[in-house]
Amino acid sequence: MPTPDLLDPEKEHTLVLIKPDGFKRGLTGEVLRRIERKGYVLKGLKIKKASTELLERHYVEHREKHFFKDLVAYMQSGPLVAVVVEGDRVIEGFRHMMGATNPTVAQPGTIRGDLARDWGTGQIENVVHGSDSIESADREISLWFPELVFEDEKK
Ligand code: DAT
Ligand code: MG
Repeated sequence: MPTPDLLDPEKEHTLVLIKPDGFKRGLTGEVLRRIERKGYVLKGLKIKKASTELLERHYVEHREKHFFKDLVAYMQSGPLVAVVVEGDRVIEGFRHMMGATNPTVAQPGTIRGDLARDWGTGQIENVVHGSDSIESADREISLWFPELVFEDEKK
C-alpha cells in the first residue's frame, strides 16, 4: 500500500462528515462543490459505514445527552462520507457554511438551510458535521483518518 501524504501540522484542518441522510439523498457532490468553490482544499476522503465504537468516541461530548443513542443510530443508518478539509480558519469558515444545528431555522444560503429540513422523525437530520475547535478537529481527524496523522500527534 502506498503511504498517503501526512497532513502538514502547520496548516489548519477540519473534519467534515456528509451524514447518512446527505449521502443517501445524493448530496455529497453538492457539499464538496461548496467546499471547493469556497477555496478550501480536500486532503482526505472516504465512504464508510461507521462502527458504534467510532461514533461513541466521535460524539463523546454528547455521551450523557438524552439524544445520544438516537444520534448514534442515525449516524449508522447508512454509509457516510468523511472528509479532511484544509485552509486558513477552515474550522470557523466551515461552521458558517454549515449553518445552525436545527435545519428548520438554519439560514438560507448555508448547507443546512438550503439542503436539510425536519422530516417529522424526531431526529435532527442535518446533512453535515464540522469540527467546532482546533482540539476537536485534531481529535476527530485522528479517529477518522489515523493514516494521515503523524504518530506523535495521535490522540
Ligand atoms: P452541531 O452538529 O451543529 O455541532 P451539536 O454538536 O450540538 O451540533 O450536536 C451534534 C448532533 O447531535 C447534531 O448535529 C444533531 C444532534 N443533536 C443536537 N442537539 C440535539 C437535540 N436537542 N435533539 C436531538 N438531536 C440533537
Ligand atoms: Mg458539534
